[in-house]
Amino acid sequence: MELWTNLHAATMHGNVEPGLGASYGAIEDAAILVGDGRIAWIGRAADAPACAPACATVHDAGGAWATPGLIDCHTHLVHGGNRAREFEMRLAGATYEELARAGGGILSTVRATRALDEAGLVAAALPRLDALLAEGVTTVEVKSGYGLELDTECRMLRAARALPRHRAVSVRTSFLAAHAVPPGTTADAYIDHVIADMLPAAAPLSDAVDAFCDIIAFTHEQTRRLFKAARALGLPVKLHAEQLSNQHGAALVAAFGGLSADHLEHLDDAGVAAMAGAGTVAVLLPGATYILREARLPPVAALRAAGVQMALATDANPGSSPIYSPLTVMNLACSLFRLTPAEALAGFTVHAAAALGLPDRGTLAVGQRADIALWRIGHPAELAYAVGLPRLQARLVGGVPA
Ligand code: DI6
Ligand code: FE
Repeated sequence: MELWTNLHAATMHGNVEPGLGASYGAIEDAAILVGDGRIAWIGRAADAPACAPACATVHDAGGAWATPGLIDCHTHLVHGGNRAREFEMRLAGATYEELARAGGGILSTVRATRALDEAGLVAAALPRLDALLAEGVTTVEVKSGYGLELDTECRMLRAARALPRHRAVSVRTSFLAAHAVPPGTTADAYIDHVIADMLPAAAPLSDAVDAFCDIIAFTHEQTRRLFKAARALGLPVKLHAEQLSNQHGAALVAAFGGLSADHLEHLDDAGVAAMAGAGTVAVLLPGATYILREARLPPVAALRAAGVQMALATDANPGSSPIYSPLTVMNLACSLFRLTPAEALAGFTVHAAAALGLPDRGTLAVGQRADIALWRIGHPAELAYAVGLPRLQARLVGGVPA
């Protein structure tokens, strides 16, 4: 057993009152006992199990704050190339939608991704992953979606699942073949092919099925057909919903008991109610809102009032969110979307765990995985407050310093 002492804990446990948002679940002057990769005990240091230190190796955390290891529940970390040139074009006036329609955007990353083998995809992803780990991430979701044909989609998923062989991190994969319509076919024909051929073959490599339901991608009806096939294979669903327009995607994913609806700038009241009813998590991606300079913001006050769990994620991708800093995203969520710093931390911990369907992490509580971030800060609000300051002291993955 390992006993971590001289710390304070933001447990993120037992929070979220409808209308009140999240709280830190803070325990000051705390200790955490870890055994077999799990939290065996957590509480006030004064109440630590009487056997310590005899039964445990004691580690002095130096007055750090412990939080659950951060969970980035929506990323596109695995791909070839970058889109810095498009960034310049957008600044010169082109819109994301215009670039997409002109064969740029997602399709330009598809070309660069198809050109890499699995080792090349892993090598391209590792520096991006390292940036996340340097800010306390212990679980990351990675999507396919830059192959748009079976071989490359599967290669992306295999590359994502290879990452834990190179770094101490948990990975969850989402099959996102319905990300864009590949050239030379129609959306309907492509969805037929995804359902009949690609999904069954990629299912063993996928933890969930995702899609992009919007004006430049797939319709509500096409998405519904895909979701039906995913559920028939036992895979949970999630959706890029209401990003550029309102396609009632959030209500669709809720109707399928989906894990999360992500983006949500154009979410309406009916969508909020559907998500609240189904327990579907709202994944907010302020990095994309910021990079695309979207004027429209997700309806945070309505989500909060309805008690919908709000997760946050980097959406790390080469187009709409080339952002590899969860702490910066926490700041953007507070500054742009008016989340509280406690909600922002909940967004990268307890609510992100819910968005991935992983109840064994995201809080510091007995029985949870000992995935813990230790921070050199005086108060947990500092995490969302400052941008660019290195604050991570250590990352424990399954109780082991990584
Ligand atoms: N919405 C997004 O934010 C990413 N995919 C999507 O459907 C963007 C992906 C990209 O631009 O490469
Ligand atoms: Fe995305």
